[in-house]
Amino acid sequence: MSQCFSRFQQEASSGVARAGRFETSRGPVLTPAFMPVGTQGTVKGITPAQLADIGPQVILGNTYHLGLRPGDALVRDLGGLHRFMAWPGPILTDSGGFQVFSLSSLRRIKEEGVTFQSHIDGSTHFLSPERSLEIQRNLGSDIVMALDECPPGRLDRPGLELSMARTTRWLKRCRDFPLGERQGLFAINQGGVHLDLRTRHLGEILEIDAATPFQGFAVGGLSVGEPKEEMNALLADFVRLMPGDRPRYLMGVGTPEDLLFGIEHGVDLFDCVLPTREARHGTLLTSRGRVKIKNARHRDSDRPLDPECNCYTCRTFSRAYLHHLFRAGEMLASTLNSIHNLSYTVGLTRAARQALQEERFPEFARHTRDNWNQEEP
Ligand code: PRF
Ligand code: ZN
Repeated sequence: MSQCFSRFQQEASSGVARAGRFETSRGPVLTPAFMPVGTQGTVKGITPAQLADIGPQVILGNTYHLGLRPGDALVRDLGGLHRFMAWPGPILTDSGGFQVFSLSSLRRIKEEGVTFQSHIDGSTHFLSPERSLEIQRNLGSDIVMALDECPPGRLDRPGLELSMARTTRWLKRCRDFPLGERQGLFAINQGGVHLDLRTRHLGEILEIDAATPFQGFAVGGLSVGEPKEEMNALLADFVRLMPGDRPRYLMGVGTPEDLLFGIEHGVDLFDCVLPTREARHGTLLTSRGRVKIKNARHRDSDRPLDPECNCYTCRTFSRAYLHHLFRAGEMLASTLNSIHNLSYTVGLTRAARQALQEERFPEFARHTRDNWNQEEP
């Protein structure tokens, strides 16, 4: 298994922050990297050509959604997810654990797996570690996530401990499942914001890893309703304890501020719907902080959205035009806004990588934060 995957090679560092790379059969992944989310086999609002121009290292797909609709067997029969959505680069699929808990109704969790009702039509489905990996094998993603239980941020310690133990038992079953030769499996660490639980769970994961190594390690269960300071405190203590010879992936995070904080503390990979969702709602992420394009002050502005951004939107259009499209409810508003927000977010991780390689990461981080905190020009 995973003959095409290389271990993570660290290329540069600054404290625990690092730049590195690993190889998949669909090409190298250069880190730090933000991975745009393509839940339904599309990064919402943009075409693969527009996405390629933005240049993400990896994009995400979802087991939960694609397994329900159009169905993983259909995608397999049509040549796999890469061909189906015309994205030739690396794809990571999430296991469905998080989505079952956040989207579906009437969940019943047993040792064997989760029974749930589809958010689409209410039909009953079953997701087990084996079924999640079978779906991901049929989709043909490059990076496969183990099935975990993602508990709510407010769950108490005893509840978390039970949930973690189940995630560990499910991880063993995932480890035993035969994936495709080109696929690599990532394990997911849980344990809420408690350092001792996180560390204990990591120990259990590494025991399984000792027999057959995982290709990467993820931090799940954060950004699920807990206070931001608690998430950051946990990340500051925990990420550096994760093995350094494999990529570290912080799931479902986040804002530009979260990405910079994560990179500073040793995270290599991120994903989040935030850039595309905010784009559709007219909140644009820029080097000078957030711009609400609906605001009347942009009505007659001939300036580009972000003069420091080189994306198609910023190269081509004025704020006044983006303001007009948004106010008029035009589809193109979502497309142009998404192109920019993804360019900004992917570009932020790419710039951090370059700063690490050029040994000026602390200055880069300071400069980036200072600029966010300026008054919007
Ligand atoms: N588990 C999985 N996917 C996820 C999460 C998780 O805990 C999160 C939590 N932020 C986002 N996506 N499998
Ligand atoms: Zn732009």
